[in-house]
Amino acid sequence: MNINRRTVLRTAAAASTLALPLRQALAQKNAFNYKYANNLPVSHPMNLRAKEMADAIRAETHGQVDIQIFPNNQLGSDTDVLSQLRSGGVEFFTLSGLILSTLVPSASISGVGFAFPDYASVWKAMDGDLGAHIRTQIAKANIVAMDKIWDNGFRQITSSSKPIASPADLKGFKIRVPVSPLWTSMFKALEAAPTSINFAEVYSALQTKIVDGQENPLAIISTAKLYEVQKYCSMSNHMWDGFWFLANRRAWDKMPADLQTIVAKHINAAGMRERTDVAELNANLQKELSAKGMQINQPDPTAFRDQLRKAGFYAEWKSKYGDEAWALLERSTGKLA
Ligand code: X2X
Repeated sequence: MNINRRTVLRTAAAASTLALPLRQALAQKNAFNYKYANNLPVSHPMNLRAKEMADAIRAETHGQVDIQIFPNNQLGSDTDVLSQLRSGGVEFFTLSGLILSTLVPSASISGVGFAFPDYASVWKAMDGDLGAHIRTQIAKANIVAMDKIWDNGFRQITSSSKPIASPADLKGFKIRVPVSPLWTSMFKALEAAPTSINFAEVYSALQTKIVDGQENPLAIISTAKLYEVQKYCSMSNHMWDGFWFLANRRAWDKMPADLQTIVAKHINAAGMRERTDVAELNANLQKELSAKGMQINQPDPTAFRDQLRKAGFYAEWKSKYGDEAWALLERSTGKLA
């Protein structure tokens, strides 16, 4: 090696060791100081995984993207925060597809009653053609949806007054449902008396007996301490629910492509871990909730599904979503209507 070449190499090495810190120093710290809002307690896997996600994004972008998490409806109820997401007051938000359907009607199709028999069929649909179809509709509303939907889980009915063992027990039953036409329609078809209430007000609505019951996955019944104000839990598994990880379009487009790639990668990876955590919790929480005093029963879903069919629930929603979307759903669930 001659002296010239060695000098060149040494200079190059010095420059490359300088390059990274220099780039970091030049990169504007907190250039993208973004807010992420959600409706769940800090102890729910959604918030545990979101914290890891925000840390990983901050590290890999050298502080250029700094996502601050606002859990537990701190920035408002779901309906409020959806407006804030659209106006740009909030940059990121996780929202149930069913509530999002107030803006993007087809986004509730994943919540059709007794559609998915298990998680395998859920992820086949939501990571496949049905999920892609829904994300296209969300994009038309000028909102960005990340590829991987986060899990909420299969939902169970709780009550302060009685176990729900058969459809007859739901007759006139005062039940809180989230703000979504599909939820109201489904519990009306089951002849219950549903009231739309944002999650932010659910605990107090149950405590003050504005409603007798509600329905949510066990992970929420546990982390939101709904067992303190509910006595019975019926494992109805009546629908699956998930949270789309949404971004304000302008805030998203403001980030250069390389930052978008890093942010999307970490959000989707965190979502995959959250799915594992939630499925595990939902499978294992029955014992813990019984120990806390809840009485848990296992109703037969067949009678509920038959009642929905008899009431024309599936036919009505098939005509609302259209044959194409319905066919995408049935590809994973089997024939529904
Ligand atoms: O509002 C609910 O019940 C919740 C927390 O499950 C949703 O976000 C749909």
